[in-house]
Order: sequence, then C-alpha cells, then structure tokens
Amino acid sequence: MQESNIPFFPTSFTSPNNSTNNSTNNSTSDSTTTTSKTTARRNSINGKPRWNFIKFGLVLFGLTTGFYTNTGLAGDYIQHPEFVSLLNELEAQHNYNRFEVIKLFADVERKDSILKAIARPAEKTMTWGRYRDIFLTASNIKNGIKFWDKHEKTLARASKEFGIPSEIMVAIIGVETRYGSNRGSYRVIDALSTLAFDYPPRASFFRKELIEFLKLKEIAGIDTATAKGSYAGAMGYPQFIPSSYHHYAVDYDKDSKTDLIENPVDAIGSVGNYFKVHGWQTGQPVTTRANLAATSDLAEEFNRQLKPKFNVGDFRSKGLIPVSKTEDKEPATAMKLEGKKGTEYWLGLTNFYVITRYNHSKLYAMAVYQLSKEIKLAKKKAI
Ligand SMILES: [Ca+2]
Repeated sequence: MQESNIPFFPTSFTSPNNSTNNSTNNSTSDSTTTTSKTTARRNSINGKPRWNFIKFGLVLFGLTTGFYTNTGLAGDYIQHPEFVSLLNELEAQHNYNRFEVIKLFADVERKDSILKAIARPAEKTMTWGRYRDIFLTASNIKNGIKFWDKHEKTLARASKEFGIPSEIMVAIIGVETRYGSNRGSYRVIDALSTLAFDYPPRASFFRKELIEFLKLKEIAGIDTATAKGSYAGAMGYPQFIPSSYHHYAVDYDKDSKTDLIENPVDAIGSVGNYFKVHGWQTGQPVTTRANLAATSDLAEEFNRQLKPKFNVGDFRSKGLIPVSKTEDKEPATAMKLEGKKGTEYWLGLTNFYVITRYNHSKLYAMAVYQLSKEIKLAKKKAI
C-alpha cells in the first residue's frame, strides 16, 4: 500500500467523530461569524473593517521584515517557518502574489480533530464485519437507487464512454459522501494546512496537495477561502483531493466549469474517467469468494499486498479455490477478512485492484463492490 499516494478518504471517516465535529465546527463558526460581525461593526470606519486592516498590516509587516509578532493576531500558520518557505515557493515558482497568499492564510486554523482523525483511519482499525455494516445499509441501497434513477442518462453515458458499470460509479459516490449529502465540513485550506504543517509523517504529501488546491481557484473556480471538504482535503461528491481534481476531473455537462462540489453530473463523469485511467477492465469480474483447503500452506500470502502478484491458477494449485468460475490466468491477490459469520477468503482480481486506486484499502474496495451489487439487484427488483 502506497500511503503517500492515497488519493481519497471516504468522508464517512471524517466521522465517527465527524457528526460531532460537524456540529462543533458549525457552532464555532456561527459564533465566530457573529463575533466577527460585531467586531467589524465596532471597528469599522465608513463601513470598512478597521480591525482586519490592522491585523493584515501587522502580518505584512512581520513577513516582509522578518519580524514576527507574537500577538496571536495572525492565522495559526502565518508564523510557521514552513509557511514562509511555502510562501516563497508560491511566489517564485507559481507566480502568486505574496500578499494575497498572506491574506488568505491569515485566517487559517489548525484543527486538532483532524490530527486525531488521521491517526486512526477506520480501514486500519476495523474488522470487515464492522466496516461492512457502515456501508451496506438499507438506506445506502435505497438512496443508491434514487441517485441512479435521478442521473440515469448521465450514468448510462459515462458507463458507455468510460466502460465502467453504472453501479460502481453510484457505489463510489455512495461510500464517499452518501450520494453527496455529506461532502465534508472542514475548510479545505484548514485541513490541508494542518496536515502540511503539523503532521510530519505525510507533511510533504499534503504540502503538495495544498499547492494544488490553491491552483484550483484559477482552474476550476474554487473559492479557496471557503471551500469545504473532508479532514484530508477531499472535495465534493466524489471526494477528489486537489491533485486528483487536476488530473481526472472532467466537465461532464459541458458548462465550461469542472465542478465536483455542487455538480453531480461532473462528479459522475470524473469518477468514470478516474476508473478508466486506472485500468478498469470492462466486463471483467472484480473479486471472487474462495475456499481454503485444509492442506493449504498459503497463510503468509493473505493480505500481503493489494497489487496482484500471482494469478488465480497459482492460488488454485496451492489450495485456495475460487467459488465463481474464474480464469486461471487472471492476476489475483489473496485476502482473508474477518466477517460477521467468521473468516472469509477472497481472491481480488484486476478490477478489485483498480477500486483500491481510489482508496488504498481492501475493506474500502470490498464495500464499494458489495454495495454496487446490492444496488443493482435492488434496482432490478424494483422495476
Ligand atoms: Ca460542468
């Protein structure tokens, strides 16, 4: 698993504390808004917020002269040595106006809840049985059908153009954001700054994402001061992080704006494009349940890596027998999952690996796959 390349984080994993965080954040921002409005009124001259002007002036002074005030007036990272380095890079290499950047970061806040959330991703702490229960729910299946019905034409077009089954695109958006209803409550700039400046294990990865995010203002019209997303800075219906937004997002309704935050049509096309680029094999299976022979000596092969290193025939000859008809030449990886009814053995095929390119987790890919199957089945029954 290439942690540094994890492109997405299901928004649901901004919960379990997310609902708490959401309400905390909302109430905090509400009170902040009220306070700042009051402050702005109290300090305004001819309707202009004098306090903000003074604050901005102090920050400019600190950064242009090298003298940093310790008044706590600026954002949480303005005085961070890494911020100065970022500022210099943005100016020298990306043609940013230094003062515009300082102005933007003067309100950026460190979020401790993000640092807590990223330290315990659900994919690493939960069993398959528990993880499955989060996503394979009656409401996710019912809302999946609703989303599919509402966007039937777009899904059919994307399915044909990119070669991806509609139910896979629906399930991805379902797992990521409950079909757009939970797109994240953190300001992306707060999230990416917190991780870039205060999370050393992946600071360089998130620093790059922060730069990519700033560029989205010009490229995709995203308001970098207000855009919201997950704790890891993933945005919109499909929870694309900024670099994925740059590489894979498409303007699928041709309105000249690539908008994954508000536009489900662009989101569907972008998910389809993402899967196509990552090598989805149209019409091929995703995974198969398998039985393990008592004589098998495969113990060490289970869950070793996501990328298939052997093929189905290799595993068959060692006693891991696929339940569904599967070609021996198919690349495969062996998985052992702790389900609700005991241990489950699976062979993940090429398309299973492709799903893990969206989120590098076998639990995630299995949840997407099983939800997609349930939605398709229920939709068929409903017709
Ligand atoms: Ca569009």
